[in-house]
Amino acid sequence: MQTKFLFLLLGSCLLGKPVAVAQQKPNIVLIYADDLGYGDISCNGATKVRTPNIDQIAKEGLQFTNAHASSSTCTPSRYSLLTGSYAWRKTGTGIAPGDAALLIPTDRVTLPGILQRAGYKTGVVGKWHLGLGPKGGPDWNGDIKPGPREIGFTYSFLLPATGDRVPCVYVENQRIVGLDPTDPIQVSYKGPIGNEPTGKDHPELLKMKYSHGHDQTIINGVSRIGYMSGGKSARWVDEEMADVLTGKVNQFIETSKGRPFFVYFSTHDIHVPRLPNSRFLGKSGMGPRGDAILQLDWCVGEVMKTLDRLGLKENTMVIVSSDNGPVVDDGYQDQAVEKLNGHKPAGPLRGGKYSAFDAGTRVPFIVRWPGKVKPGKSDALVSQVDLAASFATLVGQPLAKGEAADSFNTLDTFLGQAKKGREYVIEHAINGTLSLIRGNWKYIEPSNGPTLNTDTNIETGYLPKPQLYDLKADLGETKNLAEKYPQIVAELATLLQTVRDKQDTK
Ligand code: NG6
Ligand code: CA
Repeated sequence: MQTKFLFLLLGSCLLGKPVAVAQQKPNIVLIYADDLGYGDISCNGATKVRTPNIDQIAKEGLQFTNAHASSSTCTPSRYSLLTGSYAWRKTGTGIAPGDAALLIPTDRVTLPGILQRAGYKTGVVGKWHLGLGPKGGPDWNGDIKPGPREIGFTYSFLLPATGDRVPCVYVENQRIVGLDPTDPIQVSYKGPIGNEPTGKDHPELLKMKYSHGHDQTIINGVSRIGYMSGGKSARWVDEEMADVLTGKVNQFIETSKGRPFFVYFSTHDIHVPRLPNSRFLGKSGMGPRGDAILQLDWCVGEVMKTLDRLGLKENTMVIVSSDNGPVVDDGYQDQAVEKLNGHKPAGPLRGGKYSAFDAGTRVPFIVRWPGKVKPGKSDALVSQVDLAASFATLVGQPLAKGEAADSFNTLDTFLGQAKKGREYVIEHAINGTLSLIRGNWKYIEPSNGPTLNTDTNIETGYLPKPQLYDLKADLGETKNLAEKYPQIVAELATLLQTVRDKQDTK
C-alpha cells in the first residue's frame, strides 16, 4: 500500500503535476451567537427584525427546529460543546467569573483537538468564558496560559469572559493586546482595586445605566461585573467589537487557505452590554437589542463574503447557532423591554435564558454545506454536545471508548441524511435542574426555586413536583401532564437518572 503510494507520488512528481490530495476535508465555520433566541432571526419567524444573511444560509442549508444547547447559560453550554461532556458532571462550570482558571482539563479530548489531530488549523475568535490560566487565575500581565492553545486551538483572539465582565481587553494567543507594561492591569472579583470609578458610586459617569448587577468598574462609560484597574491602552471599545472580531475571523480564514481550517466565531452579540456600532444604531427600531441582532447578521454576512471571495464556499460547512436562549433585560437599561415592539425573542417557546423551559436551550441551528447538505428543514432532535463526536466521524478521527462520552455521532442527522436525531436530549438550567426530551415528551425534574426571576422577568420552569409536557401538542409547555401520565414520568426520570449516573471520563 505504502509502496504503491510512493510510486504514485513519484509518478506525479516526474510528470510535474501536483500530487493529488485525497478528498479535501471540509473547512468548518461555527458561528456561535450569544443569547440569540429561537425567535430572534427572521428565518425562524421574526418579523420586527430581519436577518437577511442568516436567512440566506438557512435557505442554502438545513434549518433545525429542534436543536439544543446543553445548558441555558453560556459557560456550561460552551464547556459541553467543546468537550462532548456535560458540564453539570463537573463542579465549577457554572457562569464563570472573569478571573476563573481554565475550566477544561488540558488532558481531555476536545472538539478542536480532534480537528487538530486530523490536520486542521483551529481558531477561536470572540467570547471565551471558560476561564484562563492555572488555579488561582491567570497572570494578566504575562503569558496567559493554559488556555485555548492547551485544549486544541492553534489561534485565539478572545474576550476572556463576557462583554459585561472585566477584564475588558482582548487576549490574542497568550497576551493581552496593546498592553503597556508601564500600566499593568489588575483584576479582582473580590473588591475594588485601584481607584477606578464604579457604577455604584458614580452613576453620573455612565452612558448606559445598569438595571441589576453590573455596578462595578466603569469601562468605556459602562459599569461591569468585577473590578479592574490599569491596562488603559488595551481596553476594548464595545462599539468596535463586532468589527474587530469579524476582521480577525476573516484574517484567520484568509491565512488558512490551502489547509483545512476550523474557526469557532464566538460572537459577542447579542449579549449585554448591547453597544452596537453607530452604523446599526436605531436601525431596528427595537433599541440596542434589535440593533445588535442586525450587527450580528452583518458579521455573518462579512464572513460569508470572505468564503465566497476565496472560493471556499463549496468546501466549507457553516453552522450558525447560539449558546443559550434569549433574555431581554439582562442587567442594563438599554430599552430592550420598552422597544420590544411585539417581537418574540423565544418564538413560540416558553421561558428564556437561564430557565428549564425550552426557550432556555432550544436555539437556532443551521447547517450549510453546498452539495453535501440538502437545503430544507429538519425537526430531528439534535444537541450541540454531539458536534464533537460527529466532527470526529466527519474527519476520520474515531474516538476511543470513554472519550467525549456524552457526545454521540449524529453526523448523518446534521448532514440531513437521517431524519431521526438523538433518542433523547438533556437540558440544564442555571440552578442545576435537568430536563429530558424524548420524542414528544419533555420531563422537567422537580426542583426548588422561584417560578419567576424578577430581575430578568423570565419564567424559570422550576416546580417542586415533576413536570411533563407534550411538546407536539403543546410546544409552549402550558399543560403539565405529569399527573395524567405517571408511567411516562417514571420512565423519563429513570432514563435521566441513568444518564446522570454515567461516569464522566475523558
Ligand atoms: C449573569 C449576569 C448577566 C450575564 C450572565 C451570563 C448579573 C445580574 N447578571 O450573572 O448579565 O452576564 O450572568 O451570561 O450580573 S452568559 O450568557 O454568559 O451565560
Ligand atoms: Ca450566552
